[in-house]
Amino acid sequence: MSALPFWERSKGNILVLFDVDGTLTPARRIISKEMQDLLRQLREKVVIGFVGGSDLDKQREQLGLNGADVLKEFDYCFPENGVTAYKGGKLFSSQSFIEWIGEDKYQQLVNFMLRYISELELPIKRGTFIEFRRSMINVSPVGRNTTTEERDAYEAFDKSHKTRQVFVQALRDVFPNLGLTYSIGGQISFDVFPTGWDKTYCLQHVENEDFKEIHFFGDKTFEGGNDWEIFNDPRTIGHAVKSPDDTMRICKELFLKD
Ligand code: M1P
Repeated sequence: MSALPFWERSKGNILVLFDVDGTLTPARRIISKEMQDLLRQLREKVVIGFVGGSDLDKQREQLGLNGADVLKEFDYCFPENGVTAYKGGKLFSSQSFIEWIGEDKYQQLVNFMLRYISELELPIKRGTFIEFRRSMINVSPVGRNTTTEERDAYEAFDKSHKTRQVFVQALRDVFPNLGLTYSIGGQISFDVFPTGWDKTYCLQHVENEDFKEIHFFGDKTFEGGNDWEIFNDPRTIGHAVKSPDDTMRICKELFLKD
């Protein structure tokens, strides 16, 4: 899909950034046709981008409805919180978690996590407990190879048993000096990345691009949620949404009325 240059859009000096899960799509599910159409309409007026914790492959699955190429559907794509960054479909910045932390410290951390998980008792366990990503690691006590029903069940279990919160606290206690942030953003896991590599990381890529306003839409804008920092950042105008329907309603109201 070819897009108008920014300056030919009626509000081309406004950037609208979206979280993915719970904001553009239901958690870990595929974008609706209605949302895809709305984003295409929006893009005729404003500049749009997404910023999500997952890597680009997962965002391609979620946002690439009917074979659409996400790199062409958005002006800015910020997988892994913008630690990997694309503009106009082209990669222009990328950092690496393993280079930042170093092999020795990484192994201390990961060995502790695997020991901890091996001693956890949960209603079910599946596989892929640690996912190594370019800009972070993602840790799931139940394992990432869960079905949709299993992930819903674990999420409900975790709400009352706080397994992720307790795990994160143990990591903070054992590794107080690694400079890491732990973020419980999704249903079955938490992300671990260098402090500062939260969603605000992507703002350095756009703050000098002369946007008059940078809007951010997210569903986890509460303290401890993975949208909290960018939602509260003075460089953005934050919108807390409850669902993709809520996102559509506010976008129509703010950007498509005139
Ligand atoms: O985008 C929110 C989170 O989505 C996934 O979390 P989960 O699998 O636990 O629902 C992960 O990709 C995570 O990294 C991401 O922050």
